[in-house]
Amino acid sequence: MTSTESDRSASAPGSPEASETAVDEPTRTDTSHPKTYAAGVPAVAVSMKRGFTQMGPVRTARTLLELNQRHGFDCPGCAWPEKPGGRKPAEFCENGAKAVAEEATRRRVTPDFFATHSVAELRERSEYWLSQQGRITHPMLLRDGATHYEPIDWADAYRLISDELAALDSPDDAVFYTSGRTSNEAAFVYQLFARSLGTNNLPDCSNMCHESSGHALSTTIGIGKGSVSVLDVENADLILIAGQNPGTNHPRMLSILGDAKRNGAKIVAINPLPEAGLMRFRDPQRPGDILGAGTTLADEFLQVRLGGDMALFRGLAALLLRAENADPGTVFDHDFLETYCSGVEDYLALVADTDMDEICEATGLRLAELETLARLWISSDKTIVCWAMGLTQHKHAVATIEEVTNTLLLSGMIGKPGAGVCPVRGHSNVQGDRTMGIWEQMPESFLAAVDSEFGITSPRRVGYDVVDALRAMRDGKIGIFMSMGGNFVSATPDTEVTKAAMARCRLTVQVSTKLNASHLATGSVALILPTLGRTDRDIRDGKRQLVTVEDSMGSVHLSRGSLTPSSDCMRSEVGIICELAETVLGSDHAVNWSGLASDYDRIRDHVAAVVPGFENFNDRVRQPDGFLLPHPPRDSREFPTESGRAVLTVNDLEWLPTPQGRLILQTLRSHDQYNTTIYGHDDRYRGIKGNRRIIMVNPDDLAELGLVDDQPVSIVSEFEGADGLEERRIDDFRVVSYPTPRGNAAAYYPETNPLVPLDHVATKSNTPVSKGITVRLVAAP
Ligand SMILES: Nc1nc2c(c(=O)[nH]1)N[C@H]1C(S)=C(S)[C@@H](COP(=O)(O)OP(=O)(O)OC[C@H]3O[C@@H](n4cnc5c(=O)[nH]c(N)nc54)[C@H](O)[C@@H]3O)O[C@H]1N2
Ligand SMILES: Nc1nc2c(c(=O)[nH]1)N[C@H]1C(S)=C(S)[C@@H](COP(=O)(O)OP(=O)(O)OC[C@H]3O[C@@H](n4cnc5c(=O)[nH]c(N)nc54)[C@H](O)[C@@H]3O)O[C@H]1N2
Ligand SMILES: [Mo]
Repeated sequence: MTSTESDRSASAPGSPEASETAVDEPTRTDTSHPKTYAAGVPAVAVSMKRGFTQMGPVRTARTLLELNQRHGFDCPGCAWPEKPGGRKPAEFCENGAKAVAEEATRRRVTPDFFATHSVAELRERSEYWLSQQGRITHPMLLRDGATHYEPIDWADAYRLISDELAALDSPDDAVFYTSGRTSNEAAFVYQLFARSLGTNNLPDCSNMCHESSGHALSTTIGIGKGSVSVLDVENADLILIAGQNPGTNHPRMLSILGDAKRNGAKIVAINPLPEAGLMRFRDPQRPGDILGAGTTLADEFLQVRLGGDMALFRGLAALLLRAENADPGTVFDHDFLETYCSGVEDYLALVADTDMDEICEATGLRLAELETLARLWISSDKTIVCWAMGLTQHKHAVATIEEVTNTLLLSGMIGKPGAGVCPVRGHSNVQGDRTMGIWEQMPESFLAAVDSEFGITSPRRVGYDVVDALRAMRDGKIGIFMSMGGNFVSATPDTEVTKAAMARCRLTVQVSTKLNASHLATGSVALILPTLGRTDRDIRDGKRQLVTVEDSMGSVHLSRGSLTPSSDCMRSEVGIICELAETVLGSDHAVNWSGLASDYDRIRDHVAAVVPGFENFNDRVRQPDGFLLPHPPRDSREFPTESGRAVLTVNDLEWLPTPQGRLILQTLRSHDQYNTTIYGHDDRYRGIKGNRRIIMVNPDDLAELGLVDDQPVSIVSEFEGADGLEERRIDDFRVVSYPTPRGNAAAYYPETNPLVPLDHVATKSNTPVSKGITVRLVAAP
């Protein structure tokens, strides 16, 4: 028996015979002290254990050996890049291994499962329980008024969608959402399908994620992507990590930070929480490290208040200006500013007005701490700022990221080795999906190129992003909602509003690997279309198909799955989209859909003709490390803004004071989840176990609010909407005393999404404000 056969043979809970996987739902909170180090032996042990439980030993060995290898598949865990040339065997991290185990699981959700459990019954189950049931094996239909999903043929499913699309008044009454695991090839044909129908309604998870980064960077440097490579990070003098928890969400980044440290870099963590991964790191790739104390990563920890980062960077700029005035020519890069930038004088005039007392109040930091940062900044020739959701999910997120860029520009830190901006993306191909045209407002140059390549006429009306799509759905304007992966209902804000919005659709369609809440909050009619994931072998027309992805630093490479799919009934994302498109648009449509589905090289040839930077795509992506997309500021200090110069921007200072008797809440990830997919109930590095319905509060705030550790509470959010004060409430939470700044609290996403108002969005980027929610705690009776 070959290993591919044997991995199917074991009978386990959740195997085809079983119609449910037994799952423990712990509820007792157990808190110990937050850990001060990340990774090391426990991390390796946890990955192996998860692998065995979900996949069995053979699949575990197979998948972990092929993870992120040149001949293997791209890790579905995160978008952090591989180091070019030097992939070590078994270069994976605990959470990447968990993401793989969850996808490659032998557990199955079969038609039997759906016959046993009604939709009403499944709605009562937690996201954790749903996640743990396994891979969906068959296309399923929920008829209007039915209590259970039933199996449906692929051809019938496509005809049903086609009939519903034909019944719409306008193609703009349909919405096509994308989550960031979708391959470049699937993303490209998906947007082509939507645009062939006549709509730009292409919201994606990026709208809730790095949209603010894309917006700010496009304005300031002319391209919405990061400007550094892994080698730059390794060779930097100073690395600031703001609003990011890499120990949990990008663990492979820690190895590179460890290398940078050994090369002499200083690392500054800017975070309200003392995250373990930023404090100390034991590298599982270095045997000595695992057993020893590991590397202390952060030289400085700036415990900033939530939403205080704009003030922090403004304060830093003010201290830099002071130092420059005291000793002209020693701090700012005048040549760079004169040659490449605009807006310098206006920005410096604003900075000169900075009130350092306000900066200290806004950040919660002492002046001495900011002065230390300024000293490190001045003595560094190569500075990188990394950031993630702690910066992007605030009302003033775009202004904050513009402020970060301003500070880097003052010192000429863009477009030279070892320096630059580094927004660290989330989903493994979220950046590639955008490059492929998944955006409600792709520029004219892209639309015109699509039109001339295929002979179609793409619509020019700007489509809906996530929040606008939800508003349109809520208002009954949308007939069909289709989702390419993801879990729209749990990931979006205002859960109750979202569920009601879904219910107003005539048809909801989910192309999914695993069961989630979006399969249970449906339109009148609903379809689940089961798809292959990264780890699965994808064979079409007898040919093994490859897909490609783009990492967080603009490098494009191949991914090829090798596992036997969980059922013969699953289809690839590309296959599903092309078969659906041919049913809807006909076999005489301008796009040869069946041709694209039978050979993904043909899709790549079209991409090469449409998207700049993808010339000779098929050849170049087959080189060992793939290829790097052009980035004019990084490559040649060319700034493709309107003026051709990098722009220093002027924004009024914004920060988040805590109102009397209230707390500012951030919603974040535990160590044991992938977004809305919950792996378990332990947040190991934060020392919180057995319960996710908790809220972390500073002990002094607890005392002031008259609460004690572990007390049951309800959380009520307050938001000044157009019609006055709005409140939202969630119950059955417990307080956990935790070292977060005074006035700031933290709790897990997605349990807290019902608290985030749909209209509470970031200025300009329309991203839901998931890290700055005003709440009050109500003691449970
Ligand atoms: N294992 C695992 N990996 C993942 C994911 C996952 O769920 N699990 N999700 C993926 C996705 S889609 C994404 S976008 C990324 C997310 O990666 P992160 O952005 O690291 O995710 P969050 O858990 O939201 O963590 C936000 C961090 O910012 C800090 N923070 C919050 N507010 C502020 C603030 O106002 N200022 C500052 N300076 N810091 C703040 C929080 O304390 C926390 O450390 O990870 C990706 N990788
Ligand atoms: N309150 C709050 N809300 C947030 C955030 C927050 O920090 N706080 N973070 C936001 C962010 S950064 C993001 S990116 C979004 C995430 O939003 P989404 O991307 O929509 O959510 P996920 O939980 O990643 O989606 C998980 C589902 O994707 C499906 N899936 C997994 N792999 C594949 C695949 O290969 N193909 C297909 N077709 N389906 C697959 C599975 O069925 C699984 O149930 O959530 C956002 N929401
Ligand atoms: Mo994300």
